[in-house]
Amino acid sequence: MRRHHSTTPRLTRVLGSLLLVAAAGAFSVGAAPAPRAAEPAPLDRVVPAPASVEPGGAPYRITAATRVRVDGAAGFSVRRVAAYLAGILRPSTGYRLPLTEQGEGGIRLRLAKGSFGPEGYRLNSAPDGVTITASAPAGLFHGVQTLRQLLPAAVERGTVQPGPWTVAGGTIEDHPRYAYRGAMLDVSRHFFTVGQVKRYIDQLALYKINELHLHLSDDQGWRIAVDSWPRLASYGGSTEVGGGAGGHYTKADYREIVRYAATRYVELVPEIDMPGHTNAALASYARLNCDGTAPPLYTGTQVGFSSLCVNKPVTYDFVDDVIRELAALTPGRYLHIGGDEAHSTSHADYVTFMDRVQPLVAKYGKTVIGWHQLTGATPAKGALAQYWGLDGTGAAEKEQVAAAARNGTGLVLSPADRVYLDMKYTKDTPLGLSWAGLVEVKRSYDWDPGTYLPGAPASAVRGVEAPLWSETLTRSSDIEYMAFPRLPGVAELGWSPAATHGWDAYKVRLAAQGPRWDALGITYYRSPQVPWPTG
Ligand code: NGO
Repeated sequence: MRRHHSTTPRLTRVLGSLLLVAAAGAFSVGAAPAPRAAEPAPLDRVVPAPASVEPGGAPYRITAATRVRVDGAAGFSVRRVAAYLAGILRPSTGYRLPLTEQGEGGIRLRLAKGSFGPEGYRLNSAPDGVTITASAPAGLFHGVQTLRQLLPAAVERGTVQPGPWTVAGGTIEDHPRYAYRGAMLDVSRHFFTVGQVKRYIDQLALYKINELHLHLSDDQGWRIAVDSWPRLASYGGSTEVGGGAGGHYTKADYREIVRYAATRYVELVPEIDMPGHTNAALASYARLNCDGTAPPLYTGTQVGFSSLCVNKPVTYDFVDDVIRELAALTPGRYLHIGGDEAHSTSHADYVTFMDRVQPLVAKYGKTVIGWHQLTGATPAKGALAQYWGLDGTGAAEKEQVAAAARNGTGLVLSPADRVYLDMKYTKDTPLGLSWAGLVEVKRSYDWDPGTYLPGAPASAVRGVEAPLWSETLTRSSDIEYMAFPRLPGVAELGWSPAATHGWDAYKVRLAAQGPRWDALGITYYRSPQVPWPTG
């Protein structure tokens, strides 16, 4: 890769930026903070690493005259991405950045036929403009995320900053390695509001994550309104770990999360965990219990003690109703049925249950995802299994999953001692758990999804997902502290070609994200493994 160094005299740049600051009207020249270094960020300082980077030519500079251009024929989605980009740039640059169909140059977003795939894009930067080209709006959106990272970190601030707003010259061609690049949020152990979920979605979008798996039910709380079984949410959702008030999403709330996620090109994957992890449901309806007696609500953190009653017909009426209502709220392709840690269900009952429940998911037009224990039953055709074992998980269990993969079951990889974001970084991490081990930043990044599971064909791997379980988490800053800086590494494993992989280069790109998180108000763990910029 060639690297371009600008020849623009530094003095001209500095004077220029002062003039721009004055033009923006927010600072008097004397009081303006020192302009940032005039050298733009190198074109390859992006997370996840783009598929190909060809630096070259002079940089582009956003000025008070810059416009955001779309083609006259551009549809609603392209205009929405353009408006989203302008909405990011306006507060910090102080420029108007009008959307226009006219003229030349500026920042142009265009759809074109090409071999970009559904999510890929090309970003070209030269003195007369930056053009992002894709064959679908999702690609433009991902290109916009790349453009953000090529601008100074201060672009992410909510108030006018001095700039200059320079983008290195050259061309990036980019598309994802895997179609499934997920994050999971456990809203059951502690409930998180619609606003908190949206905030996380915005953070996922920064790193081109395109699936948000919401763990909507567990022993401690049922978090989604089901009209045909209203006590699930009203009673089963009324508490959480530690005995707090809990909460649930109304259907309108949930639709709002789905709608918002779609504007960030994130697909929602709702999970109802069954047949274990069901105490909240069993507490809400006595008739779901084999002995007809409802247990009390549960606010501890044990697992494996609850089970739906596999041999009662009402169980399948219940599951049918829940899946029907949830599928109706879900434009996405997948419905996650859990299936982990069914320690209170016999193996025979587990198989019976999964044989009856998977067809219900298909009946309502969705594809099954289950935790990898599903491979101990018979995964439905087209189902995905989510592997959450450890490097040290026994060969027999790994082989069960690999055999299913050879037989057509797709895999989403979430090895717990790599990408469980709720694992502590070190023994001193104030939040999180450590049952799978301590997971520092390098460990979470340094593995290859393509070869991770012995005996599983690489073609079975659909992608990766970083789960965040919330036994110890109550606030957005808690979510962020555990997710950052590990989440971007998982995103890179999902997006970037294996050939770009390497900790030594990655840690430098990751370090450059720190000032962005500062600018965005994202809390993060300042891992000593990462060479954060000082000052
Ligand atoms: C396990 C368990 C969850 C816990 C989590 C904590 C899976 C799939 N089941 O992961 O109930 O919350 O660990 O790390």
